[in-house]
Amino acid sequence: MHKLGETRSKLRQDHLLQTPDTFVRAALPGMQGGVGIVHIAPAAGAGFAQYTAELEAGGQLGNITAQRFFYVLTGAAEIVIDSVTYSLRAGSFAYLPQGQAHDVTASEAARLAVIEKTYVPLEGVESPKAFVGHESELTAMALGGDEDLRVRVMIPDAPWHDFAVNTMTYQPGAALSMVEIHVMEHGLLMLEGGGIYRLGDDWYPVTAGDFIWMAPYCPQWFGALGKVPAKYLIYKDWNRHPL
Ligand code: UGY
Ligand code: MN
Repeated sequence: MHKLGETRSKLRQDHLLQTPDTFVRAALPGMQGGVGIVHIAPAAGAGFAQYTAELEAGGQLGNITAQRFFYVLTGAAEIVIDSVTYSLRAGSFAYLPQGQAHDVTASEAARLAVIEKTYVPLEGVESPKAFVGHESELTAMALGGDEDLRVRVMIPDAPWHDFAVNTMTYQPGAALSMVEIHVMEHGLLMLEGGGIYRLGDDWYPVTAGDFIWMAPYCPQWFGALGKVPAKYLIYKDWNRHPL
């Protein structure tokens, strides 16, 4: 399809749909034995950066001064934080506060969903600390009482955190109960299944592998289609005053 100059990807003022046929791979500073697909960055108006890191066995993510969160999509990796080594597999995640030294090395070929954001401190509130976890340890909460729409919260909802990352799983036919319009922006990676995403005044068929950015106030709604659940990883800025 792309050979004829066609794609499902779309860039609008308040949203981006980026489908895998338009992904561009490039080396990122500090990364060794791997490449990054930068999905969204301040260059497009976002307040954070999100990319997929594709690492060969032995590849390294490198360090960064901003906060970092990553989720292992496929493969396996190790992270060393303060001389302690943690093994990571698909579904594992890690949060590193701003300035926290760490080493991430792929133990086999691995793909990581990486989110980075400059920290916004809150007066009188302590700084966040590093942690590592796995999605299977988290409770899948029903959103607004809908048993068919489950949310897993990977970053605790505490005032010292200025962003949230959740997974949301929709049974076939489940949908958001409303069109949301909110001040927070989103970075979203479709992990499984698919459906229809409303962004602004457009409705898009979306499927596993697609990335979406929603600017603040971008009207948004999703309904899952097909015979398997739809699941996505979603970032939002959180816990800070809008002024
Ligand atoms: O957390 C959220 O704002 C989420 N419900 N938004 C979304 O799924 N587009
Ligand atoms: Mn939302």
